[in-house]
Amino acid sequence: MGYKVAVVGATGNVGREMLNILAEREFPVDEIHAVASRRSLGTEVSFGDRTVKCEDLEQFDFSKVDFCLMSAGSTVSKDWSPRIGAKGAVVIDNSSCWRYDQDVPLIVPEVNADALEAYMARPNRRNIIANPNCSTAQLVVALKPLHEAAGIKRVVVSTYQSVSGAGKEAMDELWTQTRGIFVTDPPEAEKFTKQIAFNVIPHIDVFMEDGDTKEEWKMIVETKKILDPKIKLTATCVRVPVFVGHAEAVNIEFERPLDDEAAREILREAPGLLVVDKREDGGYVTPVECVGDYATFISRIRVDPTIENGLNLWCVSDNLRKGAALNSVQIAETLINRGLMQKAA
Ligand code: 11C
Repeated sequence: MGYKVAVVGATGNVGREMLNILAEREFPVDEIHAVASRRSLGTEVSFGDRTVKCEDLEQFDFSKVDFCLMSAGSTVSKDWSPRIGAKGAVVIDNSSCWRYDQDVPLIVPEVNADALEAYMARPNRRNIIANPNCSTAQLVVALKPLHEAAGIKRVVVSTYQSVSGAGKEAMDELWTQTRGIFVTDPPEAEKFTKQIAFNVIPHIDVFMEDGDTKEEWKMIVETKKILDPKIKLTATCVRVPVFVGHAEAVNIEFERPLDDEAAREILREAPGLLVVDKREDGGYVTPVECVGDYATFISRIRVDPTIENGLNLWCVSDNLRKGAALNSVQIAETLINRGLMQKAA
């Protein structure tokens, strides 16, 4: 006997990956439902070697599912997640809507799966579990084992984020601009604020009062919530003309000494990570190589001699997978494996 699962936002970049990953990992599915807004009613999406027709969010009976994997954006989630949770389904939400709510756990299973146990034991829970921002998810998987080993004081991170993080239209804009520059006139920037083809843009999400962008703010606040509120973090988030895969250059200052050799061994043993760090031409991972993979890849591990107990590394992952769909499925798997799920009637 398996579980009844609904994927809401099933036609989006992340929704489609959720369906792919549920099938790939042979998640114990008894029933799968692809749910989307009315305009996608009847649209077919893939689930393994089957196709599934989208059902209308407004008409769907969520009392018949155990899990609802949500990737429909904050506005939809704000309205629907509490209603779905109240019907007994566990909602795993990929939007930023609930992440900062102190009554909602924000989970990366390799880092803070134990928070699920406490949450699921609460009688008055809303049945909503939040999935972090993609740039935070891969970062905290890398930081966690290093924090355990030497205590992280401060992190300085610069991101190189692919356009798929901004949705399908953003991917189309990179494609049409790139082609347009060579073949016809380049089209105007629409989804992005400046030309993204052959360019980089130091701006993701809206500006905050202090000059950080919301993407940068999310990395700070989410790292504290998932890993340790004492960690100081500063970020510069940059959009680059890559379709899928976020990369991050990470500088870490530790409480205690940790050299590059020790860090490399710790990272090799840690869950969710793959170290590729050969210190030779091509001996590191780039975004195009991580597409479709589950791992967060770590390369370029080296001591930063300009500060006491400093380390640099390069971290790359598929933002639609570990940064979104895979992490959501892993949360569902963790709930099952720890015996925390009750099945719908
Ligand atoms: C991007 N990180 O690359 C964003 C996408 O809060 O879930 C995910 C936004 C979020 O544009």
